Amino acid sequence: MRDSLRRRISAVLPILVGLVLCGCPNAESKPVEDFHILQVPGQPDNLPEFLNPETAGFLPHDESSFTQGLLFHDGFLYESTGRKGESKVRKLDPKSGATVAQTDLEPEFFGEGLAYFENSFYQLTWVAGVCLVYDENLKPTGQLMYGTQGWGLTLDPESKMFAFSDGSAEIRFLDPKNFVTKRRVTVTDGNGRPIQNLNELEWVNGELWANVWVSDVVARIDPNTGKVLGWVRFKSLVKENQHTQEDVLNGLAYDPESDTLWVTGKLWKRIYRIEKVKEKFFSQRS
Ligand SMILES: [Ca+2]
Repeated sequence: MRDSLRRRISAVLPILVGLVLCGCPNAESKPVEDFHILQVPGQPDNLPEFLNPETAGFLPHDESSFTQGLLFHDGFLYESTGRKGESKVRKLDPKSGATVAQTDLEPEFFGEGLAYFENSFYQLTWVAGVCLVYDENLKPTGQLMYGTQGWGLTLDPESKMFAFSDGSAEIRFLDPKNFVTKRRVTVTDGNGRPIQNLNELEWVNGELWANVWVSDVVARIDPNTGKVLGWVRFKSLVKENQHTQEDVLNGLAYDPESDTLWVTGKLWKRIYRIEKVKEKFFSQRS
């Protein structure tokens, strides 16, 4: 009987393991058409929607880069990538896409959001609760602890606080020097419902923009109230670039000086450039 039971367990165990693995958000599975794509959260909520904003061109993007954070600083793009053993932080030429500098993470870290403050870069890690700090040359200079999951990070240039996402509907505002939380907002749609899975962040002309994980949606958020002001949908870019549940839209970088936004995704072969951001997205606001 015991041998029989053992055989039954042996037969069932791989199925159970398979089910667990398939439930993992990083598991490769269905083609994109089968789950493509989450509805705009909370629709219909009567908020303005910008569908497929016009791109002005693109850069080549390393298709092995599991992009988790994108940032523009002082004439260059900076990218944080994820996956244990493959994570890195890189400096990219925004004209050619070429890698100018790169630092690999220790294999225990899974890189996430990336932001810049006062001569240092700050890179979140997914579940380690550790923020890795670098100098201007991407040389590691220290670590900060935050003790939760880390997803997205960007700097509010006015308050000099970091906006921080952890996959929930909450955005925390942190002191960049010690990661102490100063305030929190819950992000809600036009019907007052919380928006979960806020991921990569970017500060754009006074608004907080956030990729909503596994969707083609970027939420434009009022950083004071957490209310979504409108949606930007990259439906055609996602359709062109996303082939599995992994290679989702996830990369926003804004340069206020040139009024340019760069957009990419995990494992995408291009980083897209959108020009005249204020005219495109802000001129219709009353
Ligand atoms: Ca960003």
